[in-house]
Amino acid sequence: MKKQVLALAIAAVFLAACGKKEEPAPAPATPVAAAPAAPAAPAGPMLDDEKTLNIYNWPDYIPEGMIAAFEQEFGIKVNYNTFENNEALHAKLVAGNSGYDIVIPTAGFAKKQIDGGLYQPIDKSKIANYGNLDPDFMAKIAGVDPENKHLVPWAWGFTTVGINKQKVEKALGGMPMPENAWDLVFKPEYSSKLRSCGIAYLDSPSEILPVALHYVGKPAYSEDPADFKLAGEMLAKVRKDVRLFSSTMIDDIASGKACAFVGWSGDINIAADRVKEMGGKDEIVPLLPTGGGLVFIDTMAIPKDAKHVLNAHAFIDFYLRGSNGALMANEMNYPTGNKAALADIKDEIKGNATIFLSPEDTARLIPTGGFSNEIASTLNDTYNAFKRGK
Ligand code: SPD
Repeated sequence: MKKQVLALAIAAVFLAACGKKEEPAPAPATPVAAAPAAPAAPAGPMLDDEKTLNIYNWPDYIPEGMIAAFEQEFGIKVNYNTFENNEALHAKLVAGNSGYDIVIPTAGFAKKQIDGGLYQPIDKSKIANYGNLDPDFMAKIAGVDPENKHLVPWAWGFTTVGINKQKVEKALGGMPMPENAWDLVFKPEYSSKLRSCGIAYLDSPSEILPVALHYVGKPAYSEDPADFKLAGEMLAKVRKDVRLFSSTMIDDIASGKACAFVGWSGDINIAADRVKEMGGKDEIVPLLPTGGGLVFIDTMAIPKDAKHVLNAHAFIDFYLRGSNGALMANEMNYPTGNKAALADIKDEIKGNATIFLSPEDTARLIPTGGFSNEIASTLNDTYNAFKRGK
């Protein structure tokens, strides 16, 4: 907190100095009385007149109490809504006038939104805590957002296969676990056995096709329709074994609707914690990506037509405090790329190899990327045909 106050004070002094440099007082034509002393630099960040902030994020993706803490400190009322996948967010942004001031796209998906002018640049001079971000991590995001102009990291994780260990072992009936975890959900030899306890997939083309393409040996973000045909053929073979397409994966896992699932690392860990809290005996585990886990980096962005841009910057700065990055890791099981958070992250979280990956597992990750608008219809058609079982 002291650090934060210090950082804000330094920023305030810096901004005041910049202001003086940029707007020198013109020399008076006639002698005038001494000017009154300059008003003291404001204690906090600049805010919009209307004390409102509209945020659009994924479900189960913010520590409890974080919004209330921001509202109380800044006197801003936050309207917080959620979307289920990048496609839903994209449709909202493309339609325009979304009413949101901060949205949380996945970096790879945001590329076409940046290219399409849907976001405004971030004013880094208004974010005193920007320096908390790990430069190596920012360099990764710069691959889709050159110079990190529009995207500020929220959290990252990987899409992988998760299992209910006891149920899967039972359903496999002595058959050893595959070396490549994706076999459980993509290879009929395994999926046909897991059908009885239930297989769940995330419900979105941009979640399933990259891992399916990777599984059939093609680039996860291929732009070649022939690759989609191959992935579609592979998916068709396991369609009958997929019990549900889920937009509420944490609940679906925790309530036992599925024993093997394509899900997000942190959410699978949240479901595991929930089962333990409820006194359940089964172990829920995200499997380490031996056959490649798909990295995602979710980011904050300000839509071009946002009405509360100053409030949005104040929230981004607040979120980038080390203490808030630590809360995201400790409570939501997602690291954030905030190096100032590391000191406050619990040892059990730092020691969880599915949250902070070993160098070997990191090397196996499938890098972040995105599909172009040109391949969008092939992507959607392949997914919809699979889902319909056609
Ligand atoms: N609990 C919500 C987690 C959000 C994950 N976003 C994943 C995007 C992957 N494409």
